[in-house]
Amino acid sequence: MRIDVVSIFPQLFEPFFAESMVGIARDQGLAKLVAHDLRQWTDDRHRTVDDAPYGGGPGMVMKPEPLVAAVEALAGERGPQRKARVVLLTPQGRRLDQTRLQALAGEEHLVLVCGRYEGVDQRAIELAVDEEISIGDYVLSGGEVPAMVLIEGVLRLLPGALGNPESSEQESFQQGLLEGPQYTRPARFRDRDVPEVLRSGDHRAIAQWREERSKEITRRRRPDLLRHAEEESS
Ligand code: JAH
Repeated sequence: MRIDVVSIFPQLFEPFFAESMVGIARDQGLAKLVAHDLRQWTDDRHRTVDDAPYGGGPGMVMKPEPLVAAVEALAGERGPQRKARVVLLTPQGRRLDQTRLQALAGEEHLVLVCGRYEGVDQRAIELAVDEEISIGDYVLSGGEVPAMVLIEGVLRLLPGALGNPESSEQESFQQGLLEGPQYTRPARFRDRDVPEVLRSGDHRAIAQWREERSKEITRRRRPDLLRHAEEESS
């Protein structure tokens, strides 16, 4: 898979691309990752990427020309012949979830456009963007961190990536539920013991205990997830 990112802060992506699971995926050749400076596609002396909003109001809007030029250089024109999927990270987008990540992980080429300022000129969205995605209902200063969230979520789904185990019965069951509590050594820490069942060696009992804890924490904290999980398994 290839992922191009368009941003006015492309340097933000360099350490993210180089380290941890993303860096390993890149080193393994699972993904080619490139962050591009939007200002490359400006032609004025000041490399302007924003301008005042028509109709007045606070803040600035991203100009359409550099954005459309960048996307068309990386992905070609919008339409059926385009091979890449162009995603704008924006609070106006559809909410990212694991199902959407799975679909994106099946793409050959993603172009991720990071908005900044108060928003993006609507004509640039209509002309160049295939899909708008939000990572959640909170205010950020731009789409860069959401793009990193999307990249990490997609890369770990690629076959051979770290954190992509063969789906065991255990994991396929846990799909869509929260994980219960986890423990490692020591067996006793500050007078608190690891639950006896986890040290019992009784694998059936352990699996049952984990299933119960998983359902319990999901019911208490995310009952919305439990409803989805029930629909999946019925
Ligand atoms: C903020 C452009 N869903 C999180 C999210 C995504 C993008 C932005 N904010 C929040 C954003 C300013 C300008 C995009």
